[in-house]
Amino acid sequence: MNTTINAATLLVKALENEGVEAVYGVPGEENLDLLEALRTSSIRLILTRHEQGAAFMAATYGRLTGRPGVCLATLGPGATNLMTGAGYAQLGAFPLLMITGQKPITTSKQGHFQIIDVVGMMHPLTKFTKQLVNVNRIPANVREAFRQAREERPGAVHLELPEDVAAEPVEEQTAPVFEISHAHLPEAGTRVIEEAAAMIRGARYPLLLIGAGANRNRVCNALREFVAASGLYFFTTQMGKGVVDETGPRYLGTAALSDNDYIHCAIARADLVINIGHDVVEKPPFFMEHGGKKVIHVNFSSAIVDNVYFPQLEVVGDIAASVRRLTAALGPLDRDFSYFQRVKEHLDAHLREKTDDDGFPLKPQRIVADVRRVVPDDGIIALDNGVYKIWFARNYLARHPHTILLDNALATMGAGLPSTMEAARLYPGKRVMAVCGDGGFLMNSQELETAVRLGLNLVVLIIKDGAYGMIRWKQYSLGLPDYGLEFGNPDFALYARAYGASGHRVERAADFAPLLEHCFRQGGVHLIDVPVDYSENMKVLVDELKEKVCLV
Ligand SMILES: Cc1ncc(C[n+]2csc(CCOP(=O)(O)OP(=O)(O)O)c2C)c(N)n1
Repeated sequence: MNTTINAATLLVKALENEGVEAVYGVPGEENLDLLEALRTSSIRLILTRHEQGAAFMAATYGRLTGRPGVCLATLGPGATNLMTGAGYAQLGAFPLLMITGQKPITTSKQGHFQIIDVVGMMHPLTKFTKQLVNVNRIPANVREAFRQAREERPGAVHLELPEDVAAEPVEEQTAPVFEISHAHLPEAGTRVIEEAAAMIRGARYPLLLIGAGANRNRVCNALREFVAASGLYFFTTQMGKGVVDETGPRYLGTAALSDNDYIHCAIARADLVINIGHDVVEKPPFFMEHGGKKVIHVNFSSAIVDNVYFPQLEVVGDIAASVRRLTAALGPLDRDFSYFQRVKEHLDAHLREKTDDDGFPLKPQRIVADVRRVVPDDGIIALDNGVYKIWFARNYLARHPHTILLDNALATMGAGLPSTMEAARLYPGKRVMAVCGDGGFLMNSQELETAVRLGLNLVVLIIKDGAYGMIRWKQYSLGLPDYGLEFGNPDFALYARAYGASGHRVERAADFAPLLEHCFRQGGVHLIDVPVDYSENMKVLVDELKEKVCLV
């Protein structure tokens, strides 16, 4: 028997077929058929208070699960509000599908009201963007969108469903959904693995770099075995944190700064960097120079050459397979790594500094240390963007992948709270917290209402300095006068309470960790306002490091 459904229902059936559990968004009248189709489906609609919140949540679902997250917006203003999320997913390599509405494409009595070229706008920020016009092709278009969003390098895709197309009838039997194919990634050839092993054997100070592309569940185990078997020392980019246990004996730091940190002493000494999964979307962890150290690029795809990145050998193919085969080809390395060991001792001593400092406002080192004390190894902290991100990247030692979510690709402000909400939604049993500045938090703070409505358990930490601190620090580093970056703040504790969340303010350093513990134990949505002493940025991140250590 033939069943007649409409195109919106067919689209939702295709989403169900892909295993979609939730769609995040702010619908408009152009999405009403889709909304109705969602109502009667197995997919949950998660309403947010801004399309950015929806896109960040969906992209974080993609980041944490490897499966595309789906968000929904109307045409025009709804679609433009998704764009920061599109850039976030595309640069960050988080699989994301955005669905937007559009006015009818055949006849419409509304002139050009709210109509902009959304598909055209999406072009530079997505891997695939398409207006759905032929109802019978919807299952194929959806399958293709998911395939591209997920395929290495993952990213953002977009489908536009015009109002009249959404309402069009279709016989369900004539437009079946597609079985999901499983693609196996190509593997690097034997010759290049042998070449890479020979280069590593030939190097005196080989050093391993773990970047964002290595932060895939499949790659982590292979990398751990590689580090253990080879004895190589490693450092990470911000988005490679936690792939290999950073409390282990071979961790030399996270390159949160591009130069002048402890790790750069080790990099300066290295004659070869084996770069697993780094690509140029992240701020350079170090700068390559002509005639300088050599680099082996191990990634899913070949290197995008840049003035600061032009590797000599490229091992292209599934990273997990490349690393496993490299482990076997290399065996244990017999090297004198005592220089790296000494850098590590200096780094470890530095990371212990001021972690118990009782000063108020709190030192950034104390804040990071207290968070680390209260958040267990499998807890998740998600950071917005501000200068505290550098402190957390350097000082917070992660032991498992995806336990510190940093965005070092688009590095947008405003994603910290929504990404935390998605982590809390996915893992209700874990301790999950957002780390935000007083600038970035207010860019999407309205999502506190969503968090309370969803009944999430999470803590939002506001690191308060009354300024756009990151920019102020850069201004200072450039020798410019302190100008134009200070602002006022609401009473954050009261602000949280207005949303039905719990609001707290720290007034002594000693109170912070117990308060954080209390918030996690109590459950629900908590906000903690912590005043910070950013004079530490000027001292530690600018002046001291290199001279102190590199001569060891
Ligand atoms: C959407 C967006 N706007 C501007 C910037 C540039 N930017 C980077 S960090 C920063 C300041 C962040 O201030 P805050 O959230 O208070 O954190 P702080 O640096 O003070 O710790 C700015 C303006 C950005 N990354 N994203």
